[in-house]
Amino acid sequence: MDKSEHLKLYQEMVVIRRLEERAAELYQQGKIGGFLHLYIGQEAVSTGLISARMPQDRVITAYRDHGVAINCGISPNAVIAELMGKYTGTSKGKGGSMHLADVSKNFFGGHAIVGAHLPLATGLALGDRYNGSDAVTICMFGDGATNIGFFHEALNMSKVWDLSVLWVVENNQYGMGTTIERASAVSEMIQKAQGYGMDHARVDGMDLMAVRQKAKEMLETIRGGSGPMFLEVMTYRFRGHSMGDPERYRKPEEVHKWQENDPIGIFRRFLIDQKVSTAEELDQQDDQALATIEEAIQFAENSPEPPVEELYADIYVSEQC
Ligand SMILES: Cc1ncc(C[n+]2csc(CCOP(=O)(O)OP(=O)(O)O)c2C)c(N)n1
Ligand SMILES: [Mg+2]
Repeated sequence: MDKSEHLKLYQEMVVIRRLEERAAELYQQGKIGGFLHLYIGQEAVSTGLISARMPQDRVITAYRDHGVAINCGISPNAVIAELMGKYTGTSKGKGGSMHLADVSKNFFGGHAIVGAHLPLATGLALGDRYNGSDAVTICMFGDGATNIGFFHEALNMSKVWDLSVLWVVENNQYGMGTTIERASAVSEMIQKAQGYGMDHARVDGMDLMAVRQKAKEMLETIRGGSGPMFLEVMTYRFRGHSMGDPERYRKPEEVHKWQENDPIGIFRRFLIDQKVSTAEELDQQDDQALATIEEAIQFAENSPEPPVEELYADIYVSEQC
């Protein structure tokens, strides 16, 4: 990567962090409705992963999707407008936090039902096989989703048909408030990939460069015709599961320990140590990210609500109804 590419990735991570911090405030002010799951602490996962994709590669994820949307090229304006239910949002203000999507950017959302998007990923990859495309589908999900039936059906079929899917589990060690040990029969998610005869790897999700490198290797192998692969990314969410989580299931000391391993701080030190950039230059990047988010909030505040006519648009209606 050249310097501008490094700075672009740094900028993306800081934009996500500022977006999430401001989203939490907007939620507390009652300007965002529904649920809000923040990606703070996990920024290096999607930033590293998605920076490794080719434009034709598809991305699909769960409800912790704001950062993934930014990495896929959706503008902060369209993300924040969507969070605030505005018509200029990426889903016309009708999807909200958990349903960000933009098919033109090969980002297929944003899914609220745990595990439900995994069979969709298998379907996307089957479609690409059928159409003779060399695209790989990158499917991201939480450790909790690996205990759901969809996970097993989707992985099994992808292997039976040797489809081009990179399954990526973001192992942040908790579901909604449950540790892995209390919910999963095995503690390492890669053990579940072994059950489907799938090649797999485990990587440090606080290290953007490590995630990117591993993802590049695996995407290349899959594109070469290997069939599906499985990547376990070790990470941690610094905030509660969603807004209003009292976090009785973990100790503040544990959170603080992980916060010392902040993925943005790690990448910042890497850029300075490698002499790619300087502290002053990165401070400017930080200021720029803050300005981008403040402008996006202004844009969203000034945007209209969806018109009433939109209520029935983009909705499936069966002929028989
Ligand atoms: C089928 C289903 N069951 C339960 C829920 C409620 N729920 C929402 S998030 C969540 C935990 C999922 O944890 P994980 O997959 O590890 O994702 P993380 O929140 O850690 O990113 C649960 C149980 C749901 N949305 N869908
Ligand atoms: Mg989890």
